[in-house]
Amino acid sequence: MNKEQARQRAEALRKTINSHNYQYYVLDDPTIADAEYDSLLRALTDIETAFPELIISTSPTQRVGATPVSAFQTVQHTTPMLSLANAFNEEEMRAFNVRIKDKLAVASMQFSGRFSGETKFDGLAVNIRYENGSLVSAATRGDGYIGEDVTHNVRTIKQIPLHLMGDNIPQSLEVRGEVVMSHQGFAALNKSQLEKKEKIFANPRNAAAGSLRQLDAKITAQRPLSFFAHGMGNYNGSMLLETHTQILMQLKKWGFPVSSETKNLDGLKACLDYYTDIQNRRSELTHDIDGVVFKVDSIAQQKALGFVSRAPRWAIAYKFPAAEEMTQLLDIEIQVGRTGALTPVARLSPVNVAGVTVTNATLHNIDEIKRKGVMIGDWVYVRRAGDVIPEVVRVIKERRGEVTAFVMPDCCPVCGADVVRQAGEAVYRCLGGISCAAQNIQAILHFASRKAMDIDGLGEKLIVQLIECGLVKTVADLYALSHEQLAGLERMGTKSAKNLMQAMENSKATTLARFIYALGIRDVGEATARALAKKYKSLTLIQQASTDELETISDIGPVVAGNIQRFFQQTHNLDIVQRLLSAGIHWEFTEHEENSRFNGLSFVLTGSLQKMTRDDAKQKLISLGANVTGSVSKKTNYVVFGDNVGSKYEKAIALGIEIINEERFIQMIEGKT
Ligand code: I6G
Repeated sequence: MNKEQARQRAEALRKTINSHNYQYYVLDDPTIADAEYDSLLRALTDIETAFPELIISTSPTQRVGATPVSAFQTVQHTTPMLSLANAFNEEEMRAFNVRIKDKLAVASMQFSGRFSGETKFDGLAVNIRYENGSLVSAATRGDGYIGEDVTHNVRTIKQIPLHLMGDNIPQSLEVRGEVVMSHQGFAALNKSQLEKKEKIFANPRNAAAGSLRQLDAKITAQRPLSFFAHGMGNYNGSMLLETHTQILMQLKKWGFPVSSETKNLDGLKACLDYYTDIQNRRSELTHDIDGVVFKVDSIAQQKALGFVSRAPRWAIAYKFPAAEEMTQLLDIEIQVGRTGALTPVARLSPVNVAGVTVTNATLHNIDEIKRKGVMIGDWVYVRRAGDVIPEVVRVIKERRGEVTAFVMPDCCPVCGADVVRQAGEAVYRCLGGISCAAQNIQAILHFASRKAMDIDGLGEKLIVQLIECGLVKTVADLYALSHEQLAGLERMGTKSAKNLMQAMENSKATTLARFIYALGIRDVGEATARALAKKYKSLTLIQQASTDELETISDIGPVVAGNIQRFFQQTHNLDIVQRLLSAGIHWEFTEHEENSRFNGLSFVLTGSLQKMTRDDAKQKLISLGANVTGSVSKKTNYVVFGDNVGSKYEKAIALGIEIINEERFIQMIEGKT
């Protein structure tokens, strides 16, 4: 075989293999025997071995990359991956329907009432990019604007075409959907993990996420991942796709699996019936779902409806109620938080709630315990919804046997200090301050957190280790740690120690606002810390401020002012602050911070910006002295808008507030206008 013959044969084999892949993995309907398929793949591998120059990245032989990556790169989505608004009951569905009708009427359109209904898979959202039909990149949703590059892993999922099938291949295309694991795949994976004495996954979603986020694609390739496409991001092609149904049909033609439960629905009643039908059959489905999604079918109407906040107005996820299970409450223990708040936590007989084994659930506070009538030994219903902490919903009084009442301790179970409940507060607090080990761990964790001193790599386990071996008592001891001390800790290598030392060094250059926030003064959150820094510009002046003066700041009332003053009256706090400053923590006021034309200006950001994330834009504005708020009012000076703006944009126009696009905004912050 000469090279040209080899090229033609390889091309033909790829087409055949791809179409068998589609039959097998997408349609679940293989038309050839496994041995026959293997021999086709072997024939292609032989040609590619003989003529390596003929290998192309979209060849079915190239699903697994050779070398693992060392870390995930971040990727900025060209079109943001938005989230969906939720409905939890019929009333909210009705309101969604009315909103659509009203909004379309404003645009002089009449809503046809046609929706597309789909199941909402519980998996990991990804965006897969194709150029001239070839898969070029794939990224996780991340925060909707920036995700992680998982191209090497997504390529191993056999349901996802490496090259689009069929005709009308667009110049560029982004396919959006969910990477999931079936119940069957999940059971098989956990069985094999158990045999290999490796990590068992709590539910199919965790298994799918853990499998996709592997640095070594060879591991992903062994995991039973599947994919369901539910829409498109950017599309640059010749075909005019006028409805969501047409989009899904076209995605199918290009080789993507789409939920087999997808249906056209006319009117609200059809949507509600669809929800009930799917809910009744939920346990029979091959994959976990947490609700159904309804989308206005007409793309023209979708465009007219636009977006509000970070979600399309034309779609909604109608969620199934949170899963509830029955179990026995074995004990009630107390957890002590950073500010000394005592939270009662129920220790439960392990129970599986919607795929996750629950052993603890929050009881919030003593009033909740009384209101629900919870006693130790009771049988209770436990609820879990998404990532929310499980909670005890109610007691099954009919099953009550021998029980004991819970009594709030009058001293802290961790440090023994007095516990008090201040008037008007639901919580009891330990008065131990940072001499209480529990509060101390949380205080150090808060000090190191991203929005405070941002010490990357200093997590709870390490803090506990540092405290237990006597290296750290307060946050002031952190900066006295040496490389040798860190490297000598269990599970800490030289490299991690070096990275942590560097992270601590980097954290020393900070801002006054971050530093105040990091100190963890009760009720002084990020915004209050910023307001203090802006007004006083000096730590000494804040320390000296009277409560009356402090109260002149708009979000500081007598309670917070008292907390600030008391904090700086305590000698051990002053000592910690002094040691931190002596260790080299510093901040600077630039000219524009003190004398900026942004000082006192109020900004609102809306829509998705292309050159920076909204959070970056917000931080920049704050560093320049501006206020950034979430809603438009008469006091707003500027509304910065990006793509897919929502009601804030409309409100700004209505109130006559100056609106500026991203380009002008960048010129402004760069001082060019
Ligand atoms: O997160 C999602 C899951 C399923 C979606 C979605 C979906 O359709 C079945 N559709 C859209 C438009 C968005 N998120 C933004």
